[in-house]
This record gives sequence, C-alpha cells and structure tokens, in this order.
Amino acid sequence: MRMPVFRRKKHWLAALTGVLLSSILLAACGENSPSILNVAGPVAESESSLFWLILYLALAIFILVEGVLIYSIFKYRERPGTPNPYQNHGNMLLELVWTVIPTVVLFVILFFTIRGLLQVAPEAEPAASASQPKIEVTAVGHQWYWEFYYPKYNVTTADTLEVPVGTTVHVKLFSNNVIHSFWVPSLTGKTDVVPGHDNTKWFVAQKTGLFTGICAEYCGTQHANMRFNVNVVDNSSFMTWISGQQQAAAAPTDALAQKGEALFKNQCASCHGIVGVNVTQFYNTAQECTDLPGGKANGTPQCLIGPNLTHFGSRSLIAGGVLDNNTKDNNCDPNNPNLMQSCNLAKWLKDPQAVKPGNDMAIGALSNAEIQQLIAYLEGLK
Ligand code: HEC
Ligand SMILES: [Cu+2]
Repeated sequence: MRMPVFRRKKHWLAALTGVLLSSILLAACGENSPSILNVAGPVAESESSLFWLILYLALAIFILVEGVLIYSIFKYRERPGTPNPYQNHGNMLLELVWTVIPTVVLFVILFFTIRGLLQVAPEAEPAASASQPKIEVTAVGHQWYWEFYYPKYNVTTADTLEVPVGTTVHVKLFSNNVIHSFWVPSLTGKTDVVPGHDNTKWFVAQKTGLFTGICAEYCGTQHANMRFNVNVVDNSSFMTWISGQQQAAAAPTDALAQKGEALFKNQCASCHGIVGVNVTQFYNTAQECTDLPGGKANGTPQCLIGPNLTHFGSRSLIAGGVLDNNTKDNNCDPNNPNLMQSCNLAKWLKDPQAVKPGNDMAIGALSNAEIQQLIAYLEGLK
C-alpha cells in the first residue's frame, strides 16, 4: 500500500511553523532592538559571529541530512513485491564515518567558542594610551534601577550611561543588595553583579546612538523594569555632558519651581540626593555604601536609596525605564492644562506604586498642585 507522504494539513502546518520561526528572527531586526545581532562593538561582534557560525553549520547539516532522508523516502519507498533491503548493521566503516564527522564539527565549534571567550575576557580589554584614555564607570545595581558613577569626573547619574564613541569603557560592577546582571546586547555580554564580589567588564561602542541595557538576572518583582540606556556620543559632546553633570543643581528662578524645591527638601530628601540642596557632592556608592568597616548604611546622606536627581531633567528614562522622560509626546510644561495626563513624571509622582508595583518609593499622596511644582523643579534640572 502507498502512503501519502504529505497530507494537505501537514503542508499548512509546515508553512505556519516556517512563518512563525522567521518572525522570531525578523523580530530582532528593528533599529535599537536589544539584540546581539544588532552589533555595535567588538564584544557583541564576537558573540554574534559565533552565533552565525553555529547557525550556518547546523543549517548545512540539517539540509544535508533532511535532503538525504527525503530523497530516500521517495526513492526507496516500499512498492508491492520489493524484497527486504540489504542489512548493513555493524558496518565498521559507516560507524566510523558517523562518529568522526560530528566529532570534527563539535571540535570546530569548541575552537571558535574558546576563541570567543578569549576575545571578550577581561584580559582582552584594549590598553589605554595617551591619545585614547579609558572611561572608568562604576555601575551600581539597585532594586530596581542602575546608578552610574564616574570616579575620574566625580559624577553620579542613573538610568542612562553616557559614553564616548570608539573609547574603551571599563565597568566596575557593584551591588550591596542582591545579584543583578549587567547586559547591553548590542555592545557587550552579560556579567553578574554580585554583592561582596566586584566583577568588571569592558566594551567599546563603535557607533553613536542609544542602546538598551537590561538586568539579566532575576533580582525581585521589578527585575524586568530595570532597564537603562547607553547613550553613545562623540568625544566633545561627552566632555560637554560631563562638565554639565559636574555642576551642582541650578537654583530655581521661577516661583513654581521654588515651591517644588521646598517640597523636595521636605518630602523627598530622605531618599534622593540633589547636589547643592541636601547633599554637598556626588559620592562613590561602591566605596562608601558597603557593609564593611567605614561603610555607611542606607539612609545616611551618602547612601540614600533613590536615584540622585541633581540633573534629572536631562535624563531619558524614569525609574529603570518604566516610563520615558524627555520624549516629544511627553509634555511636561508645568503650565500645560493637561499636565497630569501628558507628562510621564506626573504619572510617576501621582502613584509610583501603580506605575511600578513593589518599588521602594513609598510616599504619601501628593496633590495635583504639588506635582505641578515638583515637575517645574525637577524637569528644570538639566
Ligand atoms: C522612601 C524613599 C523615597 C521617597 C521618600 C521618595 N522617593 Fe523617589 N524614588 C525612590 C526610589 C527607590 C526610586 C527608584 C525606584 C525604582 O526605579 O525602582 C525613586 C525614583 C524616583 C524618580 C525617578 C528617578 C530616575 O532617575 O529614574 C523620581 C523623579 C523621584 N523618585 C522623585 C521623587 C520625589 C519628587 C519625591 C518626593 C515627593 C520622592 N521621589 C520621594 C525612593 C523614594
Ligand atoms: Cu537587577
């Protein structure tokens, strides 16, 4: 009896599977999508080349094996009266061939994997030179946002890591709470941020633009909202940005913002620092806020639990990327009659627990007028 090899229904299933699989691949192709295939630096390049190598090898083997299989199914299918085929069980040559070929393939993959490991290892970090000094940054994993401290410039920021293009960035990873994992798919692989064990990593961004960073280790309920941006800019923009960030917060001039500052001192200064208002300078959390002797506990002026807000108005994300700041459709003009609906900071201040349930910003309810004053103040801190 002849078996129909493909039934209509199976045909459709195969087509559907193909479409679904290709949509997974294509989903990684959007601009700015956090993917190792969206390469913007040597570490990601090494990772993605290994991915493609393994994919192409697997594809070649798949096509070969399936080709022979399908060919055999048609060519040698049972017909009425065909005798039993030749039995080659125990054929030494065949056994050897199909043991040796996979071994060789796996050794090829092993070779390129080890090469990749060496390419991204801490030892492979490009050396600094007089013309190309490194940027040193300490990335501090909080629950649930990233803080970035530049020891050389004594600058602290949150949610956005600003770096110059073509420069080696040496990142020290610090946590004084739980284990996080620092990952910027387009630029560099994942490295755990372990309390009591400071890992380091490095990357070089080869093109300017905004790249998404992610916490890649489950670290509590809002783990998924612990994103950050890496903003890669040219050298002179970076230096301009640094000198702006080094300044203390500008004293507000208009009445609304002045009320906002007073409110901040009253209700927010126990968790947030603003240089020139409730703290005198930026500080190195990784050095000062440890459990070691000389370290300070959360709540002391150096170790406040919330992000430093000195230049909040210049940042692009709010609270680990749960909301955008500074986008076009985000209208935070304090005189805008629709402020409560159109400004993301208003949504955050109205009810931070609704926006990001479980986060550590526990505050009493603020009136719309108070929120308006705080927005006038905080968005003005450029
Ligand atoms: C009990 C401590 C606490 C108090 C009080 C507090 N905050 Fe926060 N705030 C936090 C924490 C923690 C975060 C980060 C939350 C997260 O991302 O998970 C935060 C985040 C923010 C952010 C986002 C900053 C960024 O860079 O992402 C703003 C803006 C902010 N708070 C404003 C305020 C204002 C204004 C007040 C006073 C009305 C206030 N906070 C009071 C703890 C506090
Ligand atoms: Cu985390």
